Amino acid sequence: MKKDKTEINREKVLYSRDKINLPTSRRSFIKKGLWATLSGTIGSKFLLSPKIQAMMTSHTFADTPETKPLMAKHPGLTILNNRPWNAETPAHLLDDQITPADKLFVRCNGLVPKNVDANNWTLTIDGESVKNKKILTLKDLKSNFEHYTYQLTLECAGNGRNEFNPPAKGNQWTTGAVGCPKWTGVRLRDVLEYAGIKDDAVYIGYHSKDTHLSGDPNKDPISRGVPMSKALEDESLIAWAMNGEDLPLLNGYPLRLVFGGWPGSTSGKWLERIVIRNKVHDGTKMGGYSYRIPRYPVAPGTVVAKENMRIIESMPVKSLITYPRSGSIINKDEALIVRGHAWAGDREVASMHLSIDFGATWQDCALKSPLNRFAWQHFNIEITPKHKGYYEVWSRATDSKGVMQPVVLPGWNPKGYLNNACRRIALRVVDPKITTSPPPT
Ligand SMILES: Nc1nc2c(c(=O)[nH]1)N[C@H]1C(S)=C(S)[C@@H](COP(=O)(O)O)O[C@H]1N2
Ligand SMILES: [Mo]
Repeated sequence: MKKDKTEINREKVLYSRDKINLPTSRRSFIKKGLWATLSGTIGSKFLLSPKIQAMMTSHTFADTPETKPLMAKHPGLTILNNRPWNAETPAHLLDDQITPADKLFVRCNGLVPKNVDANNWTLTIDGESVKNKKILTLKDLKSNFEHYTYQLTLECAGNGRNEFNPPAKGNQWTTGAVGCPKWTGVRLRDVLEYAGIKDDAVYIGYHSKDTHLSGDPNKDPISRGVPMSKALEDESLIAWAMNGEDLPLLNGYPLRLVFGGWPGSTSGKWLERIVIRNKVHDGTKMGGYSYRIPRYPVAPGTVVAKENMRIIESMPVKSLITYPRSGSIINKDEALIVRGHAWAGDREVASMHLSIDFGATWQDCALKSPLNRFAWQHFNIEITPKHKGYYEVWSRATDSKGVMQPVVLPGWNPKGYLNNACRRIALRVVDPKITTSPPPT
């Protein structure tokens, strides 16, 4: 297929502006034809060789002796940082309806605890608003309380931060700081009620075993929480298992909180202590600009006073296209199934639409009900591109209150949270009947 210069330039401009993975040229398609055939399914071919994919998903620092064994348990993730450890999942690896443990993103604020001993692990329940302080072993938790399993969406509030302009400091997450495994544990509510909740309780906070980057044992890397109303929901868990197995060490082994639909930062990992508070929890990263957004919309780059910031609660409506992979080459006039997931914090996703003409028209997708509250929902739709050339597929979810994903980046905020703009992938559509020589480079 011939690609003229203007087309190539347009793609380059789009790429730098919009940061989506573009199809590579026909030339590399021909060179790497074998890889394309190897990975081709449902009429869709992908262009990158395993070697190039490996280059894209690993950095040299990923191979340090300290991180190698940890990273080996999460193959395919894109490593953003290893001190602290942060890695996201490429969209096409999130295709499973239930996210496998090794495909869940990893977000650490401090250093992963060493020598975790699950047999001697304890969880303390105390704080101003507890009636009776309790210390429970992992065994106590497992044998004295009813077990529940829910599929719960975990998304970092900073997912999508890489698109903010002016840029926001912090991990430059693209689309992969989200996942939806099944979690097993006990209800936080059952444990709080066992200890007794005083009438003045308003919030819970967590304390964990990970270490502050400074190494100072008196500092928490992070200590956040949720209001009592969220803490007491049926689906709010103290979990020890993901998809029926022990939690991976990087995801909080042996015990963590999980609050589906709320900023991932509320789901404390390596959980050692829960405090029932008579005021909004004031632990590390509860104040200032951490996990907080302006109370009113601000112009990009505005310096916002801390008192004008508020805590992020439920996450906004969002979707992710997981198949085909952005950059795929597909045939003209051939039906292609596009699929992915959509979620809406505390709400349900009511409808899901897709556009293949830059938002001019939208098609209604098939959308499944969630497995339970706070689980993501799957969508799919068949598209048949009628022309050869460059296509983008945009996905837009609408929640149960009629709130939609914005087409462009939503309100700028100092730390780059809550980017729930429509997801977009790029496709190259070719005419299989025409074979031309590659363009000159
Ligand atoms: N103890 C502890 N809990 C934590 C964190 C952390 O650094 N330490 N990171 C939080 C953040 S910001 C997110 S987004 C989620 C990520 O969970 P995951 O690493 O299992 O994907 O864990 C949260 N819980
Ligand atoms: Mo996060």
